[in-house]
Amino acid sequence: MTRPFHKVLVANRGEIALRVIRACHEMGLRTVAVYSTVDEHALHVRFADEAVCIGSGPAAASYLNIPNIIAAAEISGADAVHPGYGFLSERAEFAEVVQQCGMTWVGPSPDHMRLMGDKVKAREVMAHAGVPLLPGTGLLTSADEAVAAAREIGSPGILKASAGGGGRGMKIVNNLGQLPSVLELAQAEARAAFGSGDMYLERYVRNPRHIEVQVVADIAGAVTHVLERECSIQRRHQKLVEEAPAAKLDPDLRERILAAAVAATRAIGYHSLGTVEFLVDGSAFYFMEMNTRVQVEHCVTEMISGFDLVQEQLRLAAGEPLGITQPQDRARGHAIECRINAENPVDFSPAPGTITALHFPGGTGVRIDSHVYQGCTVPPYYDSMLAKLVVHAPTREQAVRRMQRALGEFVIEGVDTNLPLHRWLLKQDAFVHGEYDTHFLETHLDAEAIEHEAAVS
Ligand code: MV4
Repeated sequence: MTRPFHKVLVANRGEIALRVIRACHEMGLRTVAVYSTVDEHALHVRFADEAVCIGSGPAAASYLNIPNIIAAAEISGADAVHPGYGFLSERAEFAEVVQQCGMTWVGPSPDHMRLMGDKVKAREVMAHAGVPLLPGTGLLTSADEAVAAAREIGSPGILKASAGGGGRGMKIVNNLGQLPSVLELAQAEARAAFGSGDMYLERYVRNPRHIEVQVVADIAGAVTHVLERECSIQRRHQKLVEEAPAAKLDPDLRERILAAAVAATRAIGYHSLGTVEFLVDGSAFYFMEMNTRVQVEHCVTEMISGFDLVQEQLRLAAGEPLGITQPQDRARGHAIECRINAENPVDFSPAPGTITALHFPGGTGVRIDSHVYQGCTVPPYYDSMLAKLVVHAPTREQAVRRMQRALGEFVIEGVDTNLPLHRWLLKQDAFVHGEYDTHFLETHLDAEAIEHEAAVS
């Protein structure tokens, strides 16, 4: 099959750069890595067919440097760009430059990226599509307006930056009196962080679960979901454990969530891979945001569906029709992913350094996506994720046992990691029984538990 592109520049580093390179090579596509000076010896540089240095260690000088990345693409003759996740993956203006330079953007249209990046507009289009939303406002234009709206919506409320997302730029408002001052502070912070102080208000849900739906859409308008994932185990808006399917979800509620995600995707005429995130509160669910990139946790969906989502993303970018059909009939078993980070196990601060000893778990139903090797250095400039440990088994109970077993085999020396946290978590009754929400770590985790785990393992 002839494709509109043959050589893909991977505008990323770490495990996701390897993930994309692997997908490309299996499809017969050539690959170009880009790297910063501190990543000279990184695996994505070695695994790609070619590699171009794009600047120094700080991300702003390299992995976020659009002119340098475009120059690397031109020099190497790349005719497509895959952004991975993070870095430039949700920057519509980057996608636009890629397209203006005559290359294929492996993602949705820049217009869809912009629309979903604007959370107020996203809420508007989802309301029109009949997707359930929390009671909330449009763009807030004054403190008086915010107070009047808050009266309607009820307390507590949550102020969110329209240009935020992923938990950034949010403030809980417990009483109306606080609202004007909190709004002013939130606007100033949002302006500094995102270049826009635009805010909106929503009713705050106290103990939500985070359930998201993988969607895929082709350019002819065919849309399907690829089941859901649960990502409620997170800390400071960083997901730590994800699973597919959701731990415990009423079958009828699950059908309604999957249908809402497909409706949302169809309503905006979306094309590519995407994720529709929902907050689940008991038997109610609400649209949160739509991510327009491949996500870290896509692997759990791959394990239960058998599909290669990155290959699908590349095929969709080439204008090919959906290759994924009837995911619900193909779904098998249960998958869990633990994100293994280089970080202080107690205060979660990043812990860069050199990995002096490394052993990956293996055996039946175990997948590791990782860019680290024994002797490699973990630079201080980027995300601290070292590896994703993913297990697959016929039932959730077996997947939990498999993850416990695999975590026990994992050895990383030279840098602190959150392995003790994962070992502790996988033994907690609430997790084992699938009874947890987004506040689980906040309320259950303490330094003593982790120190004990680190001492016994
Ligand atoms: C909320 C919420 C409660 N009520 N919105 C955080 C990430 C972003 N996608 C939305 N987030 C939240 N929005 C309302 N109206 C609670 C969260 C939230 C959360 C959501 C998903 C996963 C983890 C979370 C942790 C804290 C707060």
